[in-house]
Amino acid sequence: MLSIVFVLSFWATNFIFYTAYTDAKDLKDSCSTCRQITDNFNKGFERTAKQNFGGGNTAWEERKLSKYETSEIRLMEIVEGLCDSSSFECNHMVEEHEEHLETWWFKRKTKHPDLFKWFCIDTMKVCCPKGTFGPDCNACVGGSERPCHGNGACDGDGTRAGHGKCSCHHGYKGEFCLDCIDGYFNEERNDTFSLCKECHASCKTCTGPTNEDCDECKPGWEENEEGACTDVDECSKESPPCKENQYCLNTDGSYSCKACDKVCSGCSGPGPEHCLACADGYKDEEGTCIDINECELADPACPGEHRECVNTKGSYKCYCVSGFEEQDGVCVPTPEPEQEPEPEPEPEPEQEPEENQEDTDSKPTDPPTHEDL
Ligand SMILES: *[C@@H]1O[C@H](CO)[C@@H](O)[C@H](O)[C@H]1NC(C)=O
Ligand SMILES: [Ca+2]
Repeated sequence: MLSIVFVLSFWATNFIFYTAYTDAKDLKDSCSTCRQITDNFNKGFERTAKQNFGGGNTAWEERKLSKYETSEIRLMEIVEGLCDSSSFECNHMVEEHEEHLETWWFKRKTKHPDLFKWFCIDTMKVCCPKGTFGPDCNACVGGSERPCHGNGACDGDGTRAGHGKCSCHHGYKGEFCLDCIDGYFNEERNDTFSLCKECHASCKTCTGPTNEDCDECKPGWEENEEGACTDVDECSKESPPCKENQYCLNTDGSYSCKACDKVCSGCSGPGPEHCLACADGYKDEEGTCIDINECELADPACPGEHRECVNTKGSYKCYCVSGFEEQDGVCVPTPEPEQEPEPEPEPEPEQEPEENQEDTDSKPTDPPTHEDL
């Protein structure tokens, strides 16, 4: 007995909590569920319009068709397609209120042809007419004709929920969405209508579309003698803003620093033609920086016997020729592989032991960088 009381009171508490907590969202959801039902009803009505049309057009079939048009069978066929089987809300609402749909179908359809209005607004009272909101379907801020003066969304619009207040579209602000945000100006404006347009890119605030209409310039722009906002050329300032080995690129309202070509040591622009000086390993030739071939210089870049010089972009490398290896700065003959002690058998002896050996033989020793020489 006690446990039954407990279960009942637990259920009741939860139920009350649940209904209070979900009220506002529930109301909006109920309206969209209802709208979905009536939309699907209208689709089903069209779909079934061509049904039971046997193909012939005998008087008997005509009679049968006109009977079907308003029949309970047709209503049932339409009702079956109102909800996805997965939509709990929808199926629940149809089950609970199917009798209303029947009433409309048999008694109200002619007088109230708009099912959404009759069912969702007037009978179920889960929706409101467009431009109105809340339990009593009051007009939205700005009026139900053009809520928020066409520049925003009215909270709860078309439902029994919400506060009717506006959230303005981008560019607009204020209770009535008639004012423009910073960076926008009123191209047209009266008590009920407002059109906000974006200011020129140079303006923080403005009264018109050009850079002469700025109230205040944006950062990166400055007022000239004519009172227009123009770009600041950061690159021509006395202390240019870029680091070493970068060049400065002025842009409207800003600037950017770009890396110099790697053949340059300092530059005034992109590519090897804009170097101020050439980087190490490069030389100036007809106004551009090209690689120095150290291997062809009169002074040998890789001195010593059995040495081989390989030119690289911006540098070069010294190798010992095949059969020799680097030892204490000189190239000495590589010891014969036969003189090496036999290696212990590896766990995977199939792994090309001969080729590995050969690789080590012909591999050049780590060359000294040219700074070392
Ligand atoms: C406000 O401006 C709009 C658009 O120009 C116009 O249609 C409307 O009649 C005007 N209303 C008033 C009260 O002047
Ligand atoms: Ca600039």
